[in-house]
Amino acid sequence: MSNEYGADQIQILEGLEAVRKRPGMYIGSTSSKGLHHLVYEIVDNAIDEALAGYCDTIVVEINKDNSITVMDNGRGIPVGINHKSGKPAVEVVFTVLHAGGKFGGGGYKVSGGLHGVGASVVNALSEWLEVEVCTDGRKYNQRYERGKVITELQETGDTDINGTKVSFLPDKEIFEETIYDFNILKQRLREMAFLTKNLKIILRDNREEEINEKIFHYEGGIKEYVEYLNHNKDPLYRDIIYCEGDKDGVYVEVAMQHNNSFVEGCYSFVNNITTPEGGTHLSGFKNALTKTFNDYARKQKLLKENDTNLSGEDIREGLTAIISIKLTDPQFEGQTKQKLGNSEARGAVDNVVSEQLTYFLEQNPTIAKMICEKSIMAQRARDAARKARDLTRRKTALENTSLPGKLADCSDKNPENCEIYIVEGDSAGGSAKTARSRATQAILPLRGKILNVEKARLDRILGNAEIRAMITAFGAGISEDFDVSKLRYHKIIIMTDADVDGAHISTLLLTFFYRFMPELIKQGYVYLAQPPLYKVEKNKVIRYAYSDEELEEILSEIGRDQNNRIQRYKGLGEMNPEQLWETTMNPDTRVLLRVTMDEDESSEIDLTFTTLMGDNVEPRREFIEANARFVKNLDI
Ligand code: TSJ
Repeated sequence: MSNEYGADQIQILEGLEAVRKRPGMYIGSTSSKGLHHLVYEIVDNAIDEALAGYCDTIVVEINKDNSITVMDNGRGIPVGINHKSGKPAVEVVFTVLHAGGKFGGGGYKVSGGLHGVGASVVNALSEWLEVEVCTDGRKYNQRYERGKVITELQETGDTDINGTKVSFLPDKEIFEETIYDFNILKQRLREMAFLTKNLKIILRDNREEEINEKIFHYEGGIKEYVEYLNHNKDPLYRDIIYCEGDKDGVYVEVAMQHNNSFVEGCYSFVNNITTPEGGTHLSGFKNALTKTFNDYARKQKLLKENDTNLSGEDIREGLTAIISIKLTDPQFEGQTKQKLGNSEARGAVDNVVSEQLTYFLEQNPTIAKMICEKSIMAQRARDAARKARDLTRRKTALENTSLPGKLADCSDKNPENCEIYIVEGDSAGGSAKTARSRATQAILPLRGKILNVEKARLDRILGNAEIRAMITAFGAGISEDFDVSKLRYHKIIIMTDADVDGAHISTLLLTFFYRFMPELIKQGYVYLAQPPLYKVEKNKVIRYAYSDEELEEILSEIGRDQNNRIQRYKGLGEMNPEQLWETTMNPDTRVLLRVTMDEDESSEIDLTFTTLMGDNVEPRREFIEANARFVKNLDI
């Protein structure tokens, strides 16, 4: 008996040692992303309790030392002895790999997250972790350090509440970054609250004097999510279309609403986890949507006998939708394991949506007609766009050497060495052409503001001269024709004035890349140049400041006196070519910001672009001031 027990113990230690040896295998990475993932793993367990119907509030706190506390008002993790191990169940949860959610409880087991791990992994990767369980009138406590039991489970007193509280400090030996970002947690916890209707999630930051708190509580669940995603757009109709049902062990929930834009925003989730690559549930949804609308349009004679069917894309133009399913044993496929493979999910979503959407359309003929008419318009525009695109395709095939006239190309033909500066305005473009290093730096000046691609259909976008110039200069095509191996430059550098207009032009360009060449951003080819804000000259020595703080630093360094000449640059045009080279373009001294995106955040990115590109001026200004969202510092 004691022998068996010892053997068990060894296995347990090996299990958690493995997590510390290869943390990436269990939480994806040890960067900031992995650090935040620890919180989601713990919160997922509390959400399971909510889904099982025993808890309605979860509190997440960031403490002064960057430790995290998560508590719920559920039943409390069981404290009774687990027969197999002879230990309290709660200890097993924290010390045995993959032990989470193995015992008891009804409802859907969704914990496990992307990497199928749980509380024991968080424990293994924490300097310390403490759990407090309140259940049946008693309070229990246990502490661990780096996954190892420090104190046995202790009964510490009486209580009249029920729940679980877990606090942990991520291990500095493991994580490259150990400071929590309130906004990152805020975004994911908001998403979790949208996906679990009626659950209240409170996020509290205790690190500053003034406590920062956000409460997420959505009675409408994903219906409110759709409302939120559409809040800066003009909805085509007021109601959110909602379908819900259970089929073959799959719980299906879909909410959707069209807006008058041309952008599709369908986001799918499985067990509360985002599936950016979709899968069977998403294809079931798309299939149901296409079939149901075509049937309806035929029946109502909105489509005549000789008309071709509406395509899925036509119907999804301007559609915001959330597809959320829950099932017991999700199988993920594909390279990044983010694509749902369960075939029963396709049928279940198709079935629930077809049936309930058909009913909705019959009950709401005005809305049904509006959507059909918008889809028919989309179909016509798509035909026109196809013709326009065939034209550009043929052109590039015939005369692929005919680069835009305004482009000053570089002489090196190896894309890895080459960069292209997209420059705001002809005059700055002129300076950049003079200043550049001709071998590797190409310059493409753009005149004024470029077209807002959020507000135009494809045919107009492709008719726009500035956009065509970029497409031909890059050489890699667009949309489904985009081929990154044909890209002529491995750095695409946006260079605009350091003012609000410049920021606006940058975001217009980023929006264009994001919608038509997302691989450019995903693969990290897009950069923002950082022109200086000030020139400080003292006794013929020139220094540049890239921010107000830097100006202050320089002034205190060289001493404030009347011989200092401070020039505030209002635009790139105020610099001569030498200055432009020295401050912004010289690869040895410049600073570039690389534009990045995280696919898990695409609904937020969409929202950001909409906010930015919409008519609503105030949120746009706020964004521009805080535009660091997609941009990471990179010293090159
Ligand atoms: F991650 C975790 F394990 F550390 C954790 C678990 C963290 C937090 C904040 C909460 C929880 C958690 C677990 N909350 N509620 C539960 N519930 C159970 O573990 C539980 C309770 C009762 C029964 C039962 O069958 O009676 C079954 C389970 C799984």
